[in-house]
Amino acid sequence: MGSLKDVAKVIVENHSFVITCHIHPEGDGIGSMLALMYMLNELGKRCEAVCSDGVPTILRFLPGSEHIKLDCECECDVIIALDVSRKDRLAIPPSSLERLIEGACLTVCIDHHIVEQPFGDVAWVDKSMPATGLMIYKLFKHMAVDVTPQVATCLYTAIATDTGAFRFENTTHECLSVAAELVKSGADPALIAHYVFERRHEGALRLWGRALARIRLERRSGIAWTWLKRKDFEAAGANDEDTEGLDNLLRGVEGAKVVVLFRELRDMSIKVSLRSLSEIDVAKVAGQFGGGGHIKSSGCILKGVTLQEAISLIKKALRREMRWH
Ligand SMILES: [Mn+2]
Repeated sequence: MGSLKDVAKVIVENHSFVITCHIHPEGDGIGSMLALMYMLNELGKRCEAVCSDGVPTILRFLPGSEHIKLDCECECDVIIALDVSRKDRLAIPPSSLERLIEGACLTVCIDHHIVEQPFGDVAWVDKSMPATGLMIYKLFKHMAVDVTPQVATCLYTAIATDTGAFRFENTTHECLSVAAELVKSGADPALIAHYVFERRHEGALRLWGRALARIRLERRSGIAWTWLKRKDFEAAGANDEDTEGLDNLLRGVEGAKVVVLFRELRDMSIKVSLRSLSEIDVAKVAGQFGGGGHIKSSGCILKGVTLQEAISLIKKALRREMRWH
């Protein structure tokens, strides 16, 4: 394990860095990564930012996002993984990751997800943190690096993303006061909210419409769910990344204790996104299927089952979990 100070020490003592986040990245992963990239450059370090899935369209307004590469070419002293602490979720192509690790490079992770065995020689993992972006802000303060308007924009986006625009239970006093500081440093809340939470291309909104139109609520258990098949993506003219934000919208179903979005991926495995509006720990449920996340927000991927089978498996697991409460 490790702490903020351990991470700071690694940064001071080394010269070249590869930084990355998790696969299927969102605002916290990308925003944290870009802010750290600015910090490392400011400190005169060499830094390559890598995300094998690329930058989602809605986050391309973030300053510096054009520097993120799909793979890394150089050797480095240290890999820093952000918003992830599971090796199998790192957004570095596996062959590059192995090459870097074999080159005896040090591994660090900075994360706030629930994990039993975090990856990395130094793992600063704090599940009480609402966003990795908030941890990176603390690192800026500790290292006494200036928070520029660009950094403020990236970190505000990170924190806003993981708190659902400051609506979820993880919206603490600390995260609001850091957000206020970031606005003082140049982050524009209205612009960021528009790009991250509102602006979508028509196909994405048509896709959301399909999911919303078929929403189901089992009143007795409080499980609400909906689904998207491959043909929905085709008919709407939408991509996989266009579901970003839909799972949070589903939280609005009156009477729901847990909401679940099921969607077919390109390889026909089933991606399950779980959101809890009650005491139900959805990280535990996702964990039963090899996934994970946070108590109130988690996900997993089911392979070798149909959409219908996935729905019934997850509903059964949720009902079992509910019986304990
Ligand atoms: Mn996060």
